[in-house]
Amino acid sequence: MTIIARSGAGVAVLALAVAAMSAPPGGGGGGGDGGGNGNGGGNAQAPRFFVATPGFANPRDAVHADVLIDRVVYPDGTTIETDRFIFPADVVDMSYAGPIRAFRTMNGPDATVGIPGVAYIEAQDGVPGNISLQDRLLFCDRVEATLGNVNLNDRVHLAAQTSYGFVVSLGTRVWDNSFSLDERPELFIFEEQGNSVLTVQALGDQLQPVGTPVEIRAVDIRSIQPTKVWVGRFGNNGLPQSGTYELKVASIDLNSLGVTSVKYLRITNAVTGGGEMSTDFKLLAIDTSPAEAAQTMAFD
Ligand SMILES: [Ca+2]
Ligand SMILES: [Ca+2]
Ligand SMILES: [Ca+2]
Ligand SMILES: [Ca+2]
Repeated sequence: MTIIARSGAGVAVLALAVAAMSAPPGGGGGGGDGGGNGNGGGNAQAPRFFVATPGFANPRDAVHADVLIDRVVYPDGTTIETDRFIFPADVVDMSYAGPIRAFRTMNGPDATVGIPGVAYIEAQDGVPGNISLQDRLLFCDRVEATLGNVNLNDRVHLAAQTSYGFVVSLGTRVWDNSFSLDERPELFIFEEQGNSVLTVQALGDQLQPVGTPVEIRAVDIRSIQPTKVWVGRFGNNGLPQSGTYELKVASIDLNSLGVTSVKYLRITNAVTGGGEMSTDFKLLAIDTSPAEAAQTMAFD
């Protein structure tokens, strides 16, 4: 099975290892059917995500509060609980040159996991008119806090068609369970509506590029199984926008990144072929290796 197609620029376009095996085309498209994921019975090989919405019997009522990843279940039934979730533990090298009032973290005003509300890069230093070095440094901390928890309402959002980039250091090194493409992806990129672009590049210990950058595109980002997940969006004043919005996921086996393990990743919304750049995302990693503890000791 051909999973990765290399473009002339040497960039791998993620043809999605696991979900592509199973999800039919057209599973997204923004048609909220509310009646399951519309994927019929063909998705047995995609990881499943189970989400908790404490205090809300209807998950759609939690979109201004907590929408929490509870566990991930791989196709073979292996269940990964939150104690094995690996999040970005440090964020550095923040770049952004777009307009103010556009690049932000956001979370539900009623959230109890993560910092509630909206935070803009330019406002971090107390002077909201421009983006200073201090703004970028402090926004690294804010992004780290946003990406460092299980609340899917707590995301990094760009409300503009321009570029940003930063480097995340995962809490621990993540290893691939198999040196071929397999059904236990290690990286999960959640994207609101699944319509935006992102590039993920593995980095070595000196933060040098290694492996192959992967462009994640709308086609790679699929409805979450076994049931769709709904999140909120928040205006520039931090108040919730009306409605609920589907959060989708791209599941990435480390083979797609051309590495067998990774601790550092560059995330940018720049891609070679263009696309919808107002990316709104969250990142989760799982070490799928059977002997991760020994490997971590050997290599850290
Ligand atoms: Ca500022
Ligand atoms: Ca693999
Ligand atoms: Ca794997
Ligand atoms: Ca989006």
